[in-house]
Amino acid sequence: MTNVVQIKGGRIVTAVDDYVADIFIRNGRIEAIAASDSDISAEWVANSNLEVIDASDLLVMPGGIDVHTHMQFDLGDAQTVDSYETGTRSAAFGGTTTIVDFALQRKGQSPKQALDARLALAEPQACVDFGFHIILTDVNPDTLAEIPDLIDRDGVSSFKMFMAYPGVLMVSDADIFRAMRVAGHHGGMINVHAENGEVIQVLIEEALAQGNTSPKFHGLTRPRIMEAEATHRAIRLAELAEVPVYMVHLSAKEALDSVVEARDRGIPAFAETCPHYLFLTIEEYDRPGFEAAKYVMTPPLRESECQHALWRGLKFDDLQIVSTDHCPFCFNENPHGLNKSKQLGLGNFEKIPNGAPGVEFRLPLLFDGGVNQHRLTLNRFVQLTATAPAKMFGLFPRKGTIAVGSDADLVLFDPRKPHVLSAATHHSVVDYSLYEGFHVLGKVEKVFLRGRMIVDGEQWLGETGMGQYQRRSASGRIMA
Ligand code: DUC
Ligand code: ZN
Ligand code: ZN
Repeated sequence: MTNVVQIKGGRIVTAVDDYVADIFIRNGRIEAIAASDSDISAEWVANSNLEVIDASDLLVMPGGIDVHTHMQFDLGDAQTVDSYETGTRSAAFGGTTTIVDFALQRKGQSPKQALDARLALAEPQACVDFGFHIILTDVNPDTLAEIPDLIDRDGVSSFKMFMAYPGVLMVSDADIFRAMRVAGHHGGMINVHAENGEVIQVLIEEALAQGNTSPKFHGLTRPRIMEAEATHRAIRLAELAEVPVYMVHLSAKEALDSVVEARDRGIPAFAETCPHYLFLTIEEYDRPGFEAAKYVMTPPLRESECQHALWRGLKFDDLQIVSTDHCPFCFNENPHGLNKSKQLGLGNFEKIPNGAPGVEFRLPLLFDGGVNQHRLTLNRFVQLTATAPAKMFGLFPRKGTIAVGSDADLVLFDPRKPHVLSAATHHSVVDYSLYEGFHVLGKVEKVFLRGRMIVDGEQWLGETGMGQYQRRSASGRIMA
């Protein structure tokens, strides 16, 4: 007799469906979906070791897919504080069952070496399924020659490139164009960090020379129109290369305008935004003392008019995905050390590690601020958090939907349960939350990864290392 899980009587919501039925899971996959009183139920009960999970009054949605996280990631002198183990467990408690994290190619290193090193680190630790984008920093003929195999053999079909951080991560327009052509013509896609790094560097140096060293100046030296300028430039490069392009962590209204303009002309330009740009504004940088350092991420928080534009963009598909850019550094030096802490930038905002945590709160925040506030339909919520990420980055239909044959990655979500977001109860090891004290309605109750219940309320039932590496197919191709 085989083991079968029956998720009974839940309201199944995908990007397009909304109905009450039972889901039958065998060998980690969805084997059948049937009305609760159908004959098939009786047949399965008779022929299997059946575990029945009552999902009545709960939403049953595809496991979340967060395509922008940085676990155990070196950013200059700093390292993010979540390991693959703690970061992916935190993701699971937030209803995310797959992440796409980053492998950073260092100067002199090949992208494949960068990927292998990350795989060796992540594989024994991952608590949810995972893939990688590779960050390209050293574009030379050997790097370019590796890209087709990385896509076809290793399942890495997306590559991040930086237009910011000159002398560190920034690459030239010429290198972006070269990589776009090679990747794009082999089913890959370039993800762009779009800010004009050189101009921003002038502003940073001016601010520091005038003694303006506090975190507030992080925001003031990274203007919206310099994000817009780079967004436009990246899209034009992709247009010339005739390949799709994806803008990461889009924050500024003016950058969104560039994406909309290109999409209106039929250019395959895509973009994500992140919860912090939807729920927080530039006013956080007015917090007293060094407290504002908690909000130092790149791009910085923007004015409320950008928030309105972003919500509108999510509704009308100008923006396709919400991901977290989970890049956690502690506020305090202890107990994890100075190099995992915002305190590195005490006295000089340029040295504050850029990044903020959030992998656990994407679903409850977007559900509450989006669905409960009538900015998004429930189907659109699923599209933004699971289906579109899966389609954009080559994981669909294995992931990102509830269908016969798909992995049984499921979130059972109570839409009526209130709770308070807090660092005291989240599962990341980072010592603060951007959303401390936010009251939200809607809570992740149970999470299944390939048919195994890994989260049940506050209980962790999964295993370290159970997350599997996902070889992805083409990126940026299917978006309907
Ligand atoms: N970009 C990211 O995507 N994450 C952290 C820092 C950055 O600049
Ligand atoms: Zn970035
Ligand atoms: Zn990032």
